[in-house]
Amino acid sequence: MSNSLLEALAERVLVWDGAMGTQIQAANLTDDAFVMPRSGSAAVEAAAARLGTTLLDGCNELLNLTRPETIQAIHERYLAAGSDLIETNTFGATSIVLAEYDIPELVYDINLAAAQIARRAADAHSASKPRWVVGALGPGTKLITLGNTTWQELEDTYALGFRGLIEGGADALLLETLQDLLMVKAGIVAAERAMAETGRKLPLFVQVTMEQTGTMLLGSEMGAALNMLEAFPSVVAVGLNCATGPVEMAPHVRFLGQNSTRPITVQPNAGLPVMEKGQAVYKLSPDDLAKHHDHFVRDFGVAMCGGCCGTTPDHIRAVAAMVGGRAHNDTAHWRKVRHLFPGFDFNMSTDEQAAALSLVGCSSLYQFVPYRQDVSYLIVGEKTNANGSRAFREMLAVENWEGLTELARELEAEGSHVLDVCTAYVGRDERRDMVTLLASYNRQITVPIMIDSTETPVIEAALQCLAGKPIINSINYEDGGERVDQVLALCRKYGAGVVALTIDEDGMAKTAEKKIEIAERLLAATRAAGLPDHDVFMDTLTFTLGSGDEEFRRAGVETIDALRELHRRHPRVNSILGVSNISFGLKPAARIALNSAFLHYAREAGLTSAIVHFSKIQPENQIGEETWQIASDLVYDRRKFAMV
Ligand code: THG
Repeated sequence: MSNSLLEALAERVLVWDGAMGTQIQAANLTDDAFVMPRSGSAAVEAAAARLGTTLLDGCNELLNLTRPETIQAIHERYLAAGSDLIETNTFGATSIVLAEYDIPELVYDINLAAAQIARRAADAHSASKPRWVVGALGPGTKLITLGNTTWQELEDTYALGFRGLIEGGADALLLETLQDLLMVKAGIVAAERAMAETGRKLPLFVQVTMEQTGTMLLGSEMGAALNMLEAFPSVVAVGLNCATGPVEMAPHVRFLGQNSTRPITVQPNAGLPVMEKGQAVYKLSPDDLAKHHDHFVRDFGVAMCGGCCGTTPDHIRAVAAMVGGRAHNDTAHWRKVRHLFPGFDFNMSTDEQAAALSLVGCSSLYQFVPYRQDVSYLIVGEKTNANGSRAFREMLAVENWEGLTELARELEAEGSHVLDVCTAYVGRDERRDMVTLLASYNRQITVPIMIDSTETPVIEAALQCLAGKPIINSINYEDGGERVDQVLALCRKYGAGVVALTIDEDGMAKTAEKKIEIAERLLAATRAAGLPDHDVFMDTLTFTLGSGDEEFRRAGVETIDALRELHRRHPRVNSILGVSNISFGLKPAARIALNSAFLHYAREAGLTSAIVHFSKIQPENQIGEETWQIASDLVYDRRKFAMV
C-alpha cells in the first residue's frame, strides 16, 4: 500500500474537519430534506414508493441523497478553513441505525453517495494543497458485547458500508466513536473484507471513545484497546474522539504517545457539554482547542488533529494555523512509528519492528496483560477445561453458566493472568458451549482468554466472542499442516497469539532433538503467516512421569532441554507447558510436588508461561526437603530412586 496520504502522514501533522451535526442544524433544512427522494437507484426508488412522504426526522445520512449540495457546502467550509482530511457524512450509515428509519437496505447507496459528495468537495479544493476523503462509520446504536447485536450482523453491514465508501472514492477508512472493543474488531474485519472485495487497499484509522470515567463505555482501558489494535497490520492510525474535551483526553493521548507504534489521531469535543435550556452546549474556544493540539503534537507526537462535537470551521481554522503541516519532531514515538512506514507495511514480524512494540501481550475487554511477567511467569488457569476439571465438566453438563463463570472468577482471584478455556466434551456441541461460555466470560471476566480447541470452526466462533487480543491453543502438525495454515490465518484475521505444540505426523515428539525440529518447523510457519515471534508460545509438551513406563522416564528432561535450547535460539518466542501433564496418574500429594518441581526447573530453563492449577503450585521452600529431592530426581531421571 503506497499512497499520498500515507506519505503525508509520515511527514507532517494533518488536520481533520470538525462536527457535521451542528453544521447540518445550522443549515435550517426544511422537512422535505428528510423525506425519501423519488428518483435514484432501484433500492432508493423502492424505499420511496414504500415510505411515501414519511418524515425520517433526524436521519442526517439521508441528506446525502436529498441535500447533496448542503453536505458538500459543509465539507467545503472545513476545507476552506484548512482541513486536510474530511469525513463523509456517514456516522450512522449502517443497517442498524438506518433500520430505525425503516431503510436498512440503503446502506450501500448512502455510503456511495456520501463519498462521492466528499470527493467532489475535496477535488474542488486540491489546488492549494492535497485533500483526502475519509470514509467514516460510527458505532451505531447496538453493542455486540451487551448482546444487542451479533458479530455477523455488524461485520456484514460495516463491510457493505465500507464498500460504498471505497467505490464512492474515499482515500482512507475510519471507524470512529467506538465504545465496544468487540465491535471495533468486527469493524476492522469488515474493512479488510471490503478492501478485498473491491480490490482496493486503503489506510484504516480507528478512533475509540474514552468516557469521563477514564475507560471506554464498557470499561476497557486504553492499553487493552491499543494492544488489540496493534494486532492488526491494516490499522494505520489509532486514537480517540468524542465524549470529552482535550483536557480529559490528555492522559490517554500521553499513553498513546508513550506506547503506540501507529500514528495517533485525536478529535476532542469542544470541551465537556454544558446544559443550557435543555441543550448541550460546547464552550471550548477555537484558540483553546488549538493550544491543546499544539501540546498533543509537541509532547505526545500526535499526527492527526481535529474536532468532534461542538467544533466548527473556526475551530479547525485555529487548529490548522497552529499545527497544520508541522513536521513531526524526533520523539521516541515518532522514531518507532517512522520505521514502520517503508512500504507502509505494519507487519511486526521483523526484529526491529517487534523491538519497537511496548505492549507485548494479550488483552481482554478490560485490560492489557503482558506476556512477560516481572519475577513471575504468565499464569494460565487450567481449570476452565471440560477435560481437566470435574467441577467444570459437571457444570457444563447441566449448563450451569453462572457456576462456570463463578469458577472462572475464582481462578482470576487466585492469581491467573489468563484462563485456558476448553469445552470439548464427548456428546456435547463444543462450538455452542464455547460461544455461550465466552459471551459470558467476555463481559464477566477481566483476564484474557486462551481458546483451547483444535477445531477451526470452534476457534473462529470463539474469536468472534472475545474483545481484546486472545491466544489460540493450539496448532500442531498432526494432520500434515492443513490446520496450521487455517488457524494461523485466523490469528492474522482476528488478531491473536498462538500456542504451537511439538506434535507432527508421527505424533508427540519424545526427544529434545525432535521437539526442536518440530518447533523450528512451526516457527517457520508462524513467521510465514506474518505473526511476530512474541505472539507464539512454543509448547515442548511432556508425557507423564506417572505411568512408571521405562520409555517415558526422560520425558521431563527432554521437554526442559528442548525448551532451554529454543529460548537460546529464539529469545523473543514465548514458551508454555501444561504443567500438570507431568504427573497424570499419581496421587494428589505427589502431583503437587512433582508439578511444582517440574515448573521450577522449566522456569530455570526459560519458561515464560504455564497452564497450571495455580493455588496447588508450591515453591521449593514449602515442600519438604526429601520430597523436593525425590520430585527433582524424577524430573531429571536420576535413577538412584526407584519409581513408586
Ligand atoms: N499444553 C497445552 N494445552 C493444554 C495442555 C498442554 N491444555 C490441556 C492440558 N494440557 C492442560 N490442562 C490441564 C488441566 C487439568 C489437568 C491437567 C492439565 C488435571 N486435572 C485433574 C486430573 O485430570 O486428574 C482433574 C482435577 C479436577 O477434577 O479438578 O490434571 O500440555 N498447550
